[in-house]
Amino acid sequence: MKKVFVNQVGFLCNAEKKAVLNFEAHDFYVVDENGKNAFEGDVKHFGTDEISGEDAFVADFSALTAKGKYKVVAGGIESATFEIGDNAYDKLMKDICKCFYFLRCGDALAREYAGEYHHEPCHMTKATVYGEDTEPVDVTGGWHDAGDYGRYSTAGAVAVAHLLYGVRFFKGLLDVHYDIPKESCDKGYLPEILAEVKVELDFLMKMQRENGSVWHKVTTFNHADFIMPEDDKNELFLFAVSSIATADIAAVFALASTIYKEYDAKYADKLMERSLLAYKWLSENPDELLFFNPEGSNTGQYDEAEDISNRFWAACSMYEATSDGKYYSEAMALKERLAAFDKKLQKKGYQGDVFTCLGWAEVAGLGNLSLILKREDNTLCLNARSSFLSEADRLVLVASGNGFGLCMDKKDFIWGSNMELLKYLMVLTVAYRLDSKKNYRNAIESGLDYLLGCNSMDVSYVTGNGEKAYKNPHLRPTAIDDIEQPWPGLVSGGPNVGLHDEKAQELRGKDLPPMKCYLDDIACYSLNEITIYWNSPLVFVLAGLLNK
Ligand code: G3I
Ligand code: 9MR
Ligand code: ZN
Repeated sequence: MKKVFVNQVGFLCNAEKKAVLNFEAHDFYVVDENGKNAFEGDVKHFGTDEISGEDAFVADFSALTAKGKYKVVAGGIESATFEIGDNAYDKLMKDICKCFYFLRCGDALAREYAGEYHHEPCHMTKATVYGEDTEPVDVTGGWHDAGDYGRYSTAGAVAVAHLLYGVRFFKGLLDVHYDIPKESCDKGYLPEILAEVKVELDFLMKMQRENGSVWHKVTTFNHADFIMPEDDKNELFLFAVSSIATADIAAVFALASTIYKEYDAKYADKLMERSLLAYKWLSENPDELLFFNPEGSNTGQYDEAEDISNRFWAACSMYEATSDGKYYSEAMALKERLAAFDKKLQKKGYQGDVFTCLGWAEVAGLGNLSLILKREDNTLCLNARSSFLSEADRLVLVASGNGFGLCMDKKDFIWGSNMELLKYLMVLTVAYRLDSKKNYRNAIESGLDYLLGCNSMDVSYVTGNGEKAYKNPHLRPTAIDDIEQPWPGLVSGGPNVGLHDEKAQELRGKDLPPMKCYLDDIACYSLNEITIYWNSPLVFVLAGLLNK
């Protein structure tokens, strides 16, 4: 089918602006709300690329900078409507931030703030420590991870980190206002984003044992059926502690203490105390303690191949927060160990740089963000900056290889491919802050265009944002709440060549290019789920893009 793909939300006035056509045309028009031609130009042939399989034609209308609502028209085919304007992303930013409120656990979601998505308090019972004969523990609170109702320490720490590094790099994030309960903002004293993050931090504190180690997750033994959270009454279990969770928590608490100290010194001290406690446990337990589900349990495993990147992140974050040289030396030693691990990855064909990884598993890039914030001229800080800049250069090169200007390779279309993209956009965002090269900015904007509709599925991967936004996330409340639309601001996992769930397997054998391995279907948890850490990097990227 002939299509004109475009970012369905819109563009900042001075951004690079492109639509992609999957058919041949000579010229194109940009038409305003009154049907008047606001711009016309020539279509350029790009050719076929591996990721989309489309023979792509590009319509560049960057020169159109006037505020308004428009469509691109070529060969009689119209794109979705989009906006040009410096406020074009305001609603999107509020929605993606408020998503965390909608995922709150423990608390009821009040009608006043959640509207028709309100629900009763959930997961209020104490959790049994799995395999131990000890007292059950109160770990209420935090955010549900995703479409399931699990709460996982590493996933939570990484989502919080994206948001808090976002605040450290781009202060404008503190001025994003959206409606969440005032009491959680300490009656307005805390900016919304910090009030929301505190909900998760408070929960993560409960996940720490007295000896400093951190339980990997709290979930029921198996995933709940499709029921509302308050109806999920099965026994909650705290599964084993892991060194990966403990290190992530040490890192994120130290980071948080640097931010909350401006608002609440006592809370910041408590965070630092807990971070030190976790770090002490790590020092006394130098062997990796990885995590695997017990036999028969199917909730998220969040298994990792090593704990070196986590320990590196913890050391860097502690160094940034305390300036204590002991952490610097430890980070140095861990860096060597991680470099050796990276060599193994490269041998397996991995092309990225482990020192820029910002995901739920490989987190050395988060450590480097702390070092970049530290702005010193020592080896570690210089290496951090050069890793981000050279990875950004690699991404710009990748982006030149397809008609969408997308910095993704075919190997990136795995489970949660939209996060693979968003992590890259975070790298480019940081690189752009270090060195404001136009091609970094263009790659960020093209990546955002892809996420918001300029892709060969012709879909915006953020609910409620874009004329053709996807509507059927794998999200338990949405599956059963009888409300037509899911709440807005949820980033979908996106295309995944692995087609890991039963419904997705219907696409098997169709020989689809990576970008088309997607279905907007509620059953497709491997293509269309949502999670806190798929939203959080978009908050970071948008905060960078809107940074004045
Ligand atoms: O690291 C390998 C890479 O080397 C390889 O080239 C590539 C291609 O197969 O796979 C990479 O591993 C992937 C791994 O994530 C790390 O990114 C696996 O294929 C992929 O299946 C795995 O997916 C994870 C999925 O859980 C299954 O474990 C997702 O990233 C992760 O977001 C998702 O998390 C779930 C939680 O378990 C439960 N809650 C919902 C959440 C979102 O779906
Ligand atoms: O709904 C679950 C989703 O959140 C997870 O990402 C996914 C992988 O852990 O599992 C989903 O639950 C499915 C379960 O694993 C198997 N039976 C069907 C469940 C939902 O459709
Ligand atoms: Zn809950």
